[in-house]
Amino acid sequence: MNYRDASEYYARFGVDTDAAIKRVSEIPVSIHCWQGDDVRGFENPDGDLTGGIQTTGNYPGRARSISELREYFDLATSLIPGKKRINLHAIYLDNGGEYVGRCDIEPKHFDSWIDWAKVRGLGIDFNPTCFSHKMSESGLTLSSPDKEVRDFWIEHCKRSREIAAYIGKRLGNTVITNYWVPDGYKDTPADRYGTRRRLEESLDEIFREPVSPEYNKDAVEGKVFGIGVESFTSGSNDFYLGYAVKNQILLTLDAGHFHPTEVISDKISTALLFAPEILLHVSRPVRWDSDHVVIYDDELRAIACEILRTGEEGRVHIGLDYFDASINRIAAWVIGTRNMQKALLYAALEPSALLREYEVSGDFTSRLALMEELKTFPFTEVWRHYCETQNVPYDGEWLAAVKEHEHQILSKA
Ligand code: RNT
Ligand code: ZN
Repeated sequence: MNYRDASEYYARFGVDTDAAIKRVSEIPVSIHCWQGDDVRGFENPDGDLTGGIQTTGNYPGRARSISELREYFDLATSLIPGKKRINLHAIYLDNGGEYVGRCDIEPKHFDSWIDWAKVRGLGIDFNPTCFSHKMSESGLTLSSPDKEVRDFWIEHCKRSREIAAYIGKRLGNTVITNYWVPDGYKDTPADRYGTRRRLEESLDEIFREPVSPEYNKDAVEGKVFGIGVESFTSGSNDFYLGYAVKNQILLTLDAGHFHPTEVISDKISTALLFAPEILLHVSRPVRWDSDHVVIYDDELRAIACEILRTGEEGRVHIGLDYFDASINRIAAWVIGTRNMQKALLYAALEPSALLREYEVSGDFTSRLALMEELKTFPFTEVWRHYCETQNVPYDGEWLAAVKEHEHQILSKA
């Protein structure tokens, strides 16, 4: 079977494969810079990762400088089809080798990223970094009872937001800024209400000044728990659902941030009804929020199908969020991002009109039969064609380039 045969096959079910490819090629996937260096950043590359998140593994070849990270990213993106963005954290600033604190960061510290992204036609997304810092040692930042601590992080977040708007303006491409704070308590709190009220007040202060949505949009990310804060998370998922809906800002759904049998694929439709837009952190939790590399599994396909079934992909921003230090960092990017693209293509090839027809007419037998058989439709031919038209290698053909690069850097080290 070749692409044309596959195309005819799908056409029998009312699916236009060329249109599906076009649709998918226009959906950007924001690739998280932090997979390249195990979430260390360049503010203080020797610092520890804190905040209840962890990278495990000691595979050699972590990026140690901005130039290495960019070089790795370039190699990764040359092996990934589709539209790409880069997702930066504040600690990935370009400080020219001189320490710049979280409350001293300025737009100029991201100029070199903007220039770099511009040449490549990449959009940028942004995150304040409210962890891996002595002011977050208590486990609380924006919801801390200590006003000095709260003010510090409010200032950092405000500056991050300004930087994001500056980046968006200079690129002519809206930045999505995601706010995640690690705040919580290891043990049962005595004042959940007060802690959450402080978080709300801090966020209100951060978002007080309006920013043009052409340059920046804000998203808030909740979670169920983190390591060391098992009993209580200030920014729980309900907290941020309420906050995002009340303030009509973006809600972030991270695949690893819910109870183990809850899935974000089921939450997309609800979030889109009440929040103006959403940001996804596509990740893979294994028994906990372990941030494993995204694989081509049922939930990934379900996420992609849900996005496209709503027809609201313009209101869904897809970002990846995982960090694995036990394998080659570039391969981790390529595997996870190609899988996201693959899932989007799979979703775009779904005969949605037909499936809906079955559903409204109560023919659940046909709905189930078709949904199952779609799994073995000649998808790989369409995927191959997509990779070809995007000038990237097909499956089984990209790893050699990563291995070759690994060989080079390790022999230099
Ligand atoms: C942590 C959140 C958050 C971080 C990144 C580094 O649980 O998922 O999004 O992973 O900001
Ligand atoms: Zn996340």
